[in-house]
Amino acid sequence: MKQILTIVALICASIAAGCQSAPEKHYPIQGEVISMDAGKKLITVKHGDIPGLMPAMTMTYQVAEAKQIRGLEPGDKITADLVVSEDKGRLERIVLVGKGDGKTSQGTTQRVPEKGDAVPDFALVDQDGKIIHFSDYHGKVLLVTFIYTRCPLPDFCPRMNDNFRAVQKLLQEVPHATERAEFLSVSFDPEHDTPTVLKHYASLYKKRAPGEKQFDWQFAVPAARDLPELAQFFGFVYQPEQAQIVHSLSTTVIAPDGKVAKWYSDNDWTPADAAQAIGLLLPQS
Ligand SMILES: [Cu+2]
Repeated sequence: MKQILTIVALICASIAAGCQSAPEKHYPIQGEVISMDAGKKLITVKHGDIPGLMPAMTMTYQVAEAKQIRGLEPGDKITADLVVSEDKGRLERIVLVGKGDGKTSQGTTQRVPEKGDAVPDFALVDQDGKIIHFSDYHGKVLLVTFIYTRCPLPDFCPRMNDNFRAVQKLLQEVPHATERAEFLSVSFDPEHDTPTVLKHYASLYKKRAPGEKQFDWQFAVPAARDLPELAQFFGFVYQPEQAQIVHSLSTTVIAPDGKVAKWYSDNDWTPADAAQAIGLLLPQS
C-alpha cells in the first residue's frame, strides 16, 4: 500500500512539475565541431553569438542519441538547434553544412587538478573591487567553482550556484563550518563580469532563509591575461587562437594547506558529496 502511495505521489509530482515548467526555447546556432564523445552523447562546438541567449562560446552539449553526432569530425561546420528547457540545454537537428579538413584547434592538452596539487597563488578581483589571492584562504577549507554570469544553461553555471547554496545548507550545523569553510565562484568572462556585474549576480544567489547562518562566499574574476593559466590549472581546455576557454565545469575542494583535496569535473556531483569532503577537512573537535 505504501509503495502504491509513493508511486501515486511521484506521478502527481511529475504532472505538477510538467504543468509548471516553462516551455522549451529553441535557438538556431552555427558552429564548428571541436570534438565528440559518442559514448557519452556529447559534442563540443565552437559557436558564435546566440542573440538573446549567450555570447560566442566553445562548450560541450548533450545530444539525445549518439546517432545525431555519428559521422561528424573535428573541423566540420554544422548548424543545430540549441534547446533550453527549465533544467537543461541540449542540441537537436544537427546538420552538417561544410566538411572540415579534419584539423581543428583542440586547444592545449587538458590537465586536471590532482589530489595534493598546490594551488598557485592566483590573484582575482572580488565583487567589491578588492584584490584577493588564493593564499588568503590558507587555514580554511575552500570550495571553488567557475561560472560566467551570462551563462543561460540551467545545468551549467546556474546549477553550480544552486549547489553551493545547498552545500551551505548542509553545513549549517557542522561544527566549525561557518568560520572555517569558504566559497568562491570565479568568472571566466573578465570582459563582461566586472565587480558590479558580479555583485548583482551574487545577490541573486546569496539570499538566505531567516535564521540561516551565513557563509563567506565571494564572486571574483581574474584579469584577462591571467585567465589561461588559472583556467588550465583547474582543468579547462584553452584555445589560444580564439583566446577562449572551452566551457566545461570544474569544482575543487582546497584543503587548509592550499592543496587540492577533491576535484569534480562535471555537473553531476551532489551537494552531499562536497559537504562531506569539506566536513572531513574541518577541525573535528
Ligand atoms: Cu555556464
